[in-house]
Amino acid sequence: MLSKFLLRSDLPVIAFIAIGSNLGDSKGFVNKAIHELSTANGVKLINQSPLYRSKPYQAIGEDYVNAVIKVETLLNAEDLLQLMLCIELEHGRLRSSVNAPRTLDLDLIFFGSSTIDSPRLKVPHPRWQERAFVLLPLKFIASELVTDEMLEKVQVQEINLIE
Ligand code: PH2
Ligand code: MG
Ligand code: MG
Repeated sequence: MLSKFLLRSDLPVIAFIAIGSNLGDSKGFVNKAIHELSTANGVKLINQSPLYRSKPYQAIGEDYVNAVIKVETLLNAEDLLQLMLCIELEHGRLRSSVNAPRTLDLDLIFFGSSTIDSPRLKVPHPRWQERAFVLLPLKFIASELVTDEMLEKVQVQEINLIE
């Protein structure tokens, strides 16, 4: 399945991917997604945050399990997105309505220093700074990207380390 993704010929790019699940075996889905992304052709795992449990933010359902990973990739942003969507589907992701509970959600937060604004993909993720479930795990693996002011703004959102 993963072999169909094309490799770019130029330099690898550092990307950050936020992972979330609040349906079914959320911890298992998040760990499996990290494994699948890190073993995909053209993707190398550089670092991963611990898992966090958080209350659904502007959403409904069970508590979420969230994490953020840092990868180095030879895929272009479109192909990385396609890979992420394939992995979501493999984990039984359905898109019934916006922010409905989901087995797996993979969101591209940063793709190198690229700004992308296409109908399918917006990078940096337009809402990354509003979300404690992105900022806290991201701070763990890339503290230079997350300021104290950002964290202060999301203080009211309930989120805890798992384990
Ligand atoms: N994802 C959403 C909406 N709300 N809340 C938490 N805690 N974690 C998420 O991953 C999440 C959310 C939309 O993708
Ligand atoms: Mg999302
Ligand atoms: Mg998504």
